[in-house]
Order: sequence, then structure tokens, then C-alpha cells
Amino acid sequence: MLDSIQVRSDVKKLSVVIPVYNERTTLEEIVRRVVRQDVGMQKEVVLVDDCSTDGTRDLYDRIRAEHAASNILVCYHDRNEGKGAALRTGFARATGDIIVIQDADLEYDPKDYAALLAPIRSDKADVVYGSRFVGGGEHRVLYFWHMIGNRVLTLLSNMLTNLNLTDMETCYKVFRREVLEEITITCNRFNFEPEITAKIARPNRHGRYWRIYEVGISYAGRDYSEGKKITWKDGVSAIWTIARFGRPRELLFVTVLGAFGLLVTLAAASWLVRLVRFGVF
Ligand SMILES: Nc1nc2c(ncn2[C@@H]2O[C@H](COP(=O)(O)OP(=O)(O)OP(=O)(O)O)[C@@H](O)[C@H]2O)c(=O)[nH]1
Ligand SMILES: [Mg+2]
Repeated sequence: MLDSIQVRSDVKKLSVVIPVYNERTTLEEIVRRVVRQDVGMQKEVVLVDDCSTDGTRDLYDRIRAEHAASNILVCYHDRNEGKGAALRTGFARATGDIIVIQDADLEYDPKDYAALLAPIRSDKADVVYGSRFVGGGEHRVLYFWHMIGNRVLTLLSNMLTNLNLTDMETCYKVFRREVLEEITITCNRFNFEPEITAKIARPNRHGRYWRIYEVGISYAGRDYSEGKKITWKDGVSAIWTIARFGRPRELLFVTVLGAFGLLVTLAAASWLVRLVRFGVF
């Protein structure tokens, strides 16, 4: 696939940034999968351990020894700060021309890298999101309400960024180096997802918008017994972050629309109560 596209000559190295928190059971395997994946350019792996306490920290020497021929860098946080903070550390250390975020569990498959990198390599995109909700890749069937939650957060984020993404919360986000050089993540936890999405939707320092693409990816979600950690609290925090970083004009529009919807609902309810009182029903 990569051979058939026109490749940007300035794209020579991929950095895979992996935030890691208590992933003892999956870390070695995900690093193997990442290292094994041929991306047609140099590759470095930046592991950021977010103060794991489950024995994950004992694995890094073994990982370095197993992949002695590969370019693997390990950074350590001395207290747990969250995925956003781990990525901030990882981005600062990454030296690639393209940077991809890779979770340390086995939900996202590095085999999707070729498809994710293609729009950047062919100079169509500056940012690529891997969507779990489009395309024909295989998907594990899991929680309905989590899917609804993801859709609602993506909808709210789209309303306030004027983007038409289908999966704002996806782990697979790929950036040209230049994009990340202009963006600082301030949110430490999972709310960095709406923050970074809002920031790539803004004009860059040349006054132009970044070119954003989406590609379908496979997804092997895990359940809580397998280590799933995300909770409804992360959803609430995401909504607040979407509002906080949304574009002012869209925020005003959505607020007016919401207030109007609320008024219409209240008026309809009050008419209904009157009709019931007057014995119409
Ligand atoms: N939960 C959590 N993950 C962190 C933290 N710091 C770094 N991470 C890493 O961030 C990545 C995403 O975390 P996950 O818990 O898999 O989050 P998710 O994929 O959105 O949600 P589930 O896998 O469905 O729980 C993983 O590689 C974690 O190891 C942290 O403080 N908490
Ligand atoms: Mg996960």
C-alpha cells in the first residue's frame, strides 16, 4: 500500500508514544507488535511509565534487552499524573517526523499504522484519527452504553469545533511533528482528548486550518475484568473540557439552541399539565 502512494520526502521517522499505567499483562506484547510492524521508515518507541504500581516497572529492562536492536526510550513519572500528562512527556521526547499515540493495552492494533500514516505520507493530511465507527476492520462487540457515550461526546465536540469526526475519543491519533509543536496539552487525564481535538481544529500560526483525515481501524476493546479503567466520571470531565475549549461562536450558538430547546420543552410540559387539569385526557 505504501509503495503505491507518492511519499513526502521529509517524512523519515515515526515516533510511537505509549503511555503506560499498570499494564503488566499487556505491555511486552504491545511493544513486540509495535516493533514488528514495518512502516517503511525509521521508528522509535517512547514509553512513558505513569508511576505504575502493579509490577509494570520491572518489565522495562527485559523489554530493552529483548529489543536491543530497536530504538526504545523509557521515561518515568515519579507520581501518577494521567494519560494526558504522560503524552506531554512523550511528545517532548519524541524525535520523529510523525507521532502516533499507542495505548499499552491490546485494544488497538499496530497493523493499522499503514492506513493511518498514508494520508500524511501522501501529503493530504497533517492529522489523522483512527475511527472505531467507520470502515470494515474487525471490532469486538462490547458495551452499548459506552458506544452511546462515545457518540455523544463526539457529537458535542463536533458541535463546538465544527469538525465532522466520528470518533473523537479514539486512541489512534497521528500528527505531523509541526502540529504538535504548536499545541500544548494542559489536561492531565483523559480529558486531553477533547482538548487536543479542539486545538487541532483551530487555525495554525500561518492562519490556515490543519488538514484532518479519518480512517477506519479495528478495535479489540477490553472489559473491566481485563483491566478497563475508564468510568462515567471521565465522561463528565470530557463534557466540561469540550465546553472549555470549544470555539466561542459555536459555544454561543449551542447555548442559545439549548436554551431555546429547554424553553420549548418547558412550555410543552406546562400545556400538557393544563390539558390534563381541564380533563382533556
Ligand atoms: N487509566 C489510566 N491510564 C493511563 C494513565 N496514565 C497513562 N495511562 C495509559 O493510557 C492508556 C489508555 O488508558 P486506558 O485505561 O486503556 O483507557 P481507554 O482505552 O480509553 O479505556 P479502557 O481501556 O476502555 O479503560 C493506557 O495505555 C494506559 O496505560 C492513568 O493515570 N490512568
Ligand atoms: Mg484501553
